[in-house]
Amino acid sequence: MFGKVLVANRGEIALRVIRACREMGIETVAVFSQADADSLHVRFADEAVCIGPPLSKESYLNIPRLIGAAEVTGADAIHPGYGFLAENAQFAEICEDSEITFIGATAETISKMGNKALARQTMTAAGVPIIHGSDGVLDTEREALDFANKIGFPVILKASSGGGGKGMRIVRTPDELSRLFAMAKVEAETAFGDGDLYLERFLEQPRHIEVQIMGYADGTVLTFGERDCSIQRRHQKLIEESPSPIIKPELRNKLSEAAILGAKAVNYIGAGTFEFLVEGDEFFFMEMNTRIQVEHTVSEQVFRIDLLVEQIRAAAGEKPIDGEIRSEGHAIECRINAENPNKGFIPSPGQITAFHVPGGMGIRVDTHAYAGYHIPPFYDSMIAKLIAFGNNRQQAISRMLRALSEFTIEGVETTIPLHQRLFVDNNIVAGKYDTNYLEQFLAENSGQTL
Ligand code: MV4
Repeated sequence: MFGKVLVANRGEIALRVIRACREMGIETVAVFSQADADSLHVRFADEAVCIGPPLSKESYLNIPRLIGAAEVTGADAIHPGYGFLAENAQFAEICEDSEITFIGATAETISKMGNKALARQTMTAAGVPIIHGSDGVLDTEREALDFANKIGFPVILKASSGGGGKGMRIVRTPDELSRLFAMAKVEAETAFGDGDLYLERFLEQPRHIEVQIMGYADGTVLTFGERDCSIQRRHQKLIEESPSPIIKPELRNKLSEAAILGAKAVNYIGAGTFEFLVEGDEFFFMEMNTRIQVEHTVSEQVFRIDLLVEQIRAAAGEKPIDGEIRSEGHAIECRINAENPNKGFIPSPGQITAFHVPGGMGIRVDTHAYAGYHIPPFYDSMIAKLIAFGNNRQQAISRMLRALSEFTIEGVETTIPLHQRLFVDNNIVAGKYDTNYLEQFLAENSGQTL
């Protein structure tokens, strides 16, 4: 097992990694930007190294500084958390070359899954169902039109280097294709330095369902059920739950089997997520994420397994968990962001003047915030994850509403009032929602102040 892990991240996920390491008897090194000197991850780690100015490019994304910090502190592994360098193949490769274990996928797997057109081909070959679409990258607009005519409109153009929505265009009629193809290409080139596009049949009302997996050095792939992440706004998830209210045991088994086939096809080691779109009783592979995700917590609560500990154990080459892996009950996560939902979710950085965290039965709060903490304007606006769990979905919702009413954050605007409104919405309470639901809800309720 590792002796010392450098945590190449900030915020709640840096704390989450430090907590897992502390329980495993592993020493930790925090890195921080000049804007994060007063952060809890700096205080809770065994050692801390300042790696540069506030801007991410100069600190949390600064590869030479991170490698340097690992070398001077004698860390034998780096945990990247999520975001920042978590899915950067070059960083994984530099770690490998520096004889520091990157706690994540291999550089090769990150590259393969980071290229979405290639990931589609890899998964097809593995026997994982994908959405009907182009056979790899579209070389020309003409080719795009031919594929679209073959599979039928509407189609969706996606950036091969994308993921999370950038460079996507829905094309409803043949005459729109030329213009939207050019727009998507420019957007992809600007955002990713790669204008490659592919296309898929557009599903009008899918649910976003993802399967958590863990791969081990002996070739075992374990799965930890699914999460329903359909409540999103502009490709930012706001609420996640496990299990999904719409997935029946038969479909769950099929999703799980598909994820295992996909993971084995790339000899996957560590924590990973297979994202699927589900419509009716059909499911289709969309993307694979080669990192621990924000919403891993809901799977942890229903499986009562520490996925960070498992991820670190897997990276160290240890054996899979033995014994039964079974979920029980229901867990829901609300992302508490310092944003104003009444003003188009504009970020609301600044000092938190009062902070009271809910607790009691069935409540977990993962946060790096505290009373007096200054939320810097430079990073992600998520300041807490509120997770409620119960014997069933109804109990989890009751506990969520109770906890939301206790959660006190003053000094900045947050998404708490929106969550309070969402968990009294009949459709959400009934589990009847798709990936379009939140944006429709916000449009319909735009006149009301929360
Ligand atoms: C789709 C889709 C429907 N059909 N793909 C891809 C990235 C993820 N964040 C959303 N993605 C989608 N991919 C096919 N073939 C629907 C979405 C989607 C979506 C698309 C456009 C506008 C808003 C959306 C919200 C959620 C999901």
